[in-house]
Amino acid sequence: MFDELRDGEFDAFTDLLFNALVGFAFMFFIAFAMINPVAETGKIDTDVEILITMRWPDGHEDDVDVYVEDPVGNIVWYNDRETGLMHLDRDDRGQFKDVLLINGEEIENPLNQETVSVRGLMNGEYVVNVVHFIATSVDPLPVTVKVEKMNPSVRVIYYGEVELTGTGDEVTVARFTLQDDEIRDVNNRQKSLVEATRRTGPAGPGGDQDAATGEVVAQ
Ligand SMILES: [Ca+2]
Ligand SMILES: [Ca+2]
Repeated sequence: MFDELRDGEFDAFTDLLFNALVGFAFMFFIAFAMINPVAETGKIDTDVEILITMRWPDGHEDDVDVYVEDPVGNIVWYNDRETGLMHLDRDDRGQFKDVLLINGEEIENPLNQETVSVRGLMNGEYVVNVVHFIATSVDPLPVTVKVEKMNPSVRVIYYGEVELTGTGDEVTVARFTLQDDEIRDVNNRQKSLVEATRRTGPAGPGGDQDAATGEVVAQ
């Protein structure tokens, strides 16, 4: 009987040991499963397919605008910030209204940047323009533009700097043609998107817009 008891205790001990081992293996599996996604660097989980980032020098007071046309003629710009599958984050107007609220204090945000995200791809040509909306000095203004295709991994389609030379100056920075997953014919043949928006604009046919500001004029 004593031996039976001892055997029983021994069984209970091995059960405990086995359970602990299973527990450890399970925790190890969970830990490994949690670590694994982090280990896959270089991939970005996002539904943005193309990201266009335009920047000009921090703290500069000039107002620059980005315009992007998609293959079917939609044009995203500050007066039409959501069109087709494209979205403009905001109209950065240089230093105007560029303040951050930190602990109740207004701090000037030096960043000058506009970003367009494209959330679905279409075959055909995309056009990226920058426009010098307000120049505050006679000096040329360097503007940097980066166009990236995001999935399945980040590919830079275009990265470069252009100079804008005064109010109203418009430059086609990059044009590229998307054919399925291929990027073709990256060039900068000039094409005015300002003209196209003032012609059709969000007001539609017959709608008038102020030629200088692009604002829709009430009829
Ligand atoms: Ca702007
Ligand atoms: Ca700004």
